[in-house]
Parts: sequence; C-alpha cells; structure tokens
Amino acid sequence: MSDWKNRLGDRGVDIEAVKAELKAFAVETPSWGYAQTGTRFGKFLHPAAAVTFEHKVQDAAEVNRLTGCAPAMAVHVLWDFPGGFDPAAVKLCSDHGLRIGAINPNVFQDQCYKHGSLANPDRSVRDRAIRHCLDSIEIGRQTHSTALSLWFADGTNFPGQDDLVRRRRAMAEGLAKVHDALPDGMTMLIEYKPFEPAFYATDIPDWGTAALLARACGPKAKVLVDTGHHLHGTNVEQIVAALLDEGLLGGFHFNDRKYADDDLTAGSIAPYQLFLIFDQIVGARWRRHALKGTVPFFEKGLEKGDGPPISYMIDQSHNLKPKVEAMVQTVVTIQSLYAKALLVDRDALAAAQADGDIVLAEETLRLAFFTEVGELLGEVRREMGASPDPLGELRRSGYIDKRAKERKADAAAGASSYA
Ligand code: RM4
Ligand code: MN
Ligand code: MN
Repeated sequence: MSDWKNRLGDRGVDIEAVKAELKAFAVETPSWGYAQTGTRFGKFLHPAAAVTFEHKVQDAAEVNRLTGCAPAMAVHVLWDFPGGFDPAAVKLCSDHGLRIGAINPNVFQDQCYKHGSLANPDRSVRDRAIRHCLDSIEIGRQTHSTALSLWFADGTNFPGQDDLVRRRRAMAEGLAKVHDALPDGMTMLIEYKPFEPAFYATDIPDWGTAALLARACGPKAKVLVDTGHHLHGTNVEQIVAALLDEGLLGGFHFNDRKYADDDLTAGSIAPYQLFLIFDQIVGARWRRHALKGTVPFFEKGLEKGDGPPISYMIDQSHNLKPKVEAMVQTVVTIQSLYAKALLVDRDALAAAQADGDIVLAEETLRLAFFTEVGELLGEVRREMGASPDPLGELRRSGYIDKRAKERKADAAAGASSYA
C-alpha cells in the first residue's frame, strides 16, 4: 500500500468511504466567470475569454473534464440569454457533458431598478421584477434546474430615502409570490450582502434577514451564503452551523475576500475558514447519524435524509487571473478543503469536547487541516476519469491559446456583454 494510505489508515480513516464521499461531491461553476468582466475602474481583456454562450459551455466543460467534480454551470439570465432563452442551450450543455445549474435572475441592471426591484416604491416595477423571476423559474423548468438563485441590489443609499419597514414588507411579499410559483424539486436561494450597491441600508443585509424571509416564504426557500458577503471578522462557519441546524442552509457562493466583496479565489486568503465551513457541514451529518445511533457514520455514504443537497457554487469572475486556470484552481481548492473536513476524527473530536480538552479538540481539527490530500484526490480523480493533476494538464494542453485563436473573430465583432 502507498505511504499516504498507510498514514491515513493508521489514523483510523476509512479511505474507501472518504473516496466515495469525494466522488459524490460537485461544485457548480458560474457562466459569468468565463466571460470578459472587470471592476468599475476598468476591464483587462483576456484573449481567451468566452464571448458567446457556447464558449462558456466549452470552458465549463473543460473545467469539469479536468476536475471531474464541476458537472453543472450556473447561468445569469440576462447575461447568458440576452435575446431570450433558447431551449437549444440544454442540448448544447448535454453535448458537452454538462447540466445547467442555478438560474440567476437579473433584477438589478435595467434602468427601472434604480430604486430597487422587489422593494421598489413603484408597484409596476415590483411587478416587473416578480415577472422576471417567474420567467426565470420557467427557464429552470425547461433546463431541469433545481435552484433559483436570488440576489437583490435593493436598498437605500441615504437615511430617509425610503421607508425601511415598507421595503422589508414589499421584499417579503414579492419573495412569497416567487416562492409559490416554484415547481416541486426547485429551491429558491436567498442571498444576502451587507452593502453595495446600496451603502446605507441593504434590504437583505445579513443571514438573519435572509433566514426570516426564507422561513416566511415556506419550505422551498433557503439561504445562500456567499462567503465574500460578510463584514470583517464575521464567523462564517458559525452562521453555517446555525443555518444547518435550522434546516435553512440552501447553498454557497464560494470566493474569498480581503477587503469587501467577492472575487478572490476561494481559499486564497482564508483556507482555514473554508475548511471550518465544511467541518460544520460534515459535522452536522455525523451528528445526525450519531444521534440516531443506527448507521455508522460514513459507512453507507450519503443517506436519504442527508439532503436536500446543499448547492455548492462558485461566484468568481477574475479580472487578472486567466479565467479557466483560476476556475480549475478554485475547484481543486474547494475539493481539497472538503476532503480535509472528511478526515476529521469525529469521535475523537466529540470525546475531547466532552472532556473539556480544548487543546486536543483543536488539534483534532488541525491534524485534518494540515493533512496532505493531493495523492488522495489524484486517485479519486483518476478513478473518475478526470485528471490527477488538473492545473498541470490544463497548462500543458494549450487549451487557452487554442480558444484564444478560435474566439478572436467573435471578440473583435464585439459580441461580448458584461458577462
Ligand atoms: C453580487 C452577488 C450575486 C452575483 C452578483 C453579480 O455581489 O454575489 O450572487 O450574481 O454579484
Ligand atoms: Mn454571490
Ligand atoms: Mn458578490
């Protein structure tokens, strides 16, 4: 047996069970992460950036081919289907071995949304935003998507600008209408963000507000945690723990942050935090099994009742890093941190906690976090028909240069939108 297997085996890790969990793990990549995007100060153009929807599908498929764990691409309705949804998109994706993931309506770009969408003071604008969400549900139906992912730019920039209570009631009313139109099997994810573009009062600023709204809407509404959408020092894993415990965790937008919003590569700044988030998720599953006292944890892999599955999604669009490389780097980082969370000795952790042994409890986590998982993941990927070394293979393959050449004419024709 190889050294790494011996080392993990000596620690009592059931390697085959961990491998099975890793093979079941999937993270969605965002269509807007492949397109030409930038900051409000400028865009640095990438010759290989996707110009058309088909290009985005090609890139997402390449990330999936290399990593084996990115089988779906989230879409942003106005950016991906500016001329209206074309059902051919579904076939295009399946021809590339992909699914369409979360549907992201866009109720922040049109001029009418200057004062917000669902919380706009004008009923006709609120109705228009609701209609766009209902149209997005219809796209979800046609693409067999399981998630409607909602982020609102709604809010106010100055004290007194609008009535905060009226706005929250309008938001709740609009969301309830959208919720009630969801077909079975589709979940509505409510994303929060503390600021931007509203800088005085964002209408859904935090997880508590999102959770209250989700609970008021009903069982198909859950909270989406975008890891970049927190103020400094926020304990994101504690938020995740609370949402899991309340049955309200719907999914993630992974990215990392240093100052404010998202768009740094997940795990580039705070890998331990992302590990601790996964630790809460794996820990919640362990707790459920431990309390039931029936199925030994991991023995049977994911059980019915362990879901509804959490939607793991990436929300990053890089201005500086080559886009496909950044996405592969991100997927592999996320997968590695999840793998590390699977290596936590849950029984030892629980025992140390019960004994009040702080150091041993913390060391149990640290041991898992500092474990090298490259070989484990290489083996998992090889067995899944993906690449043992996704980033290396991408670099050696010449994929990016090849796409840059192919896309030159489309880029020159200016066929590019914001994303
Ligand atoms: C927001 C939020 C949303 C994303 C938009 C473009 O900050 O993260 O998820 O769709 O940006
Ligand atoms: Mn987001
Ligand atoms: Mn964001």
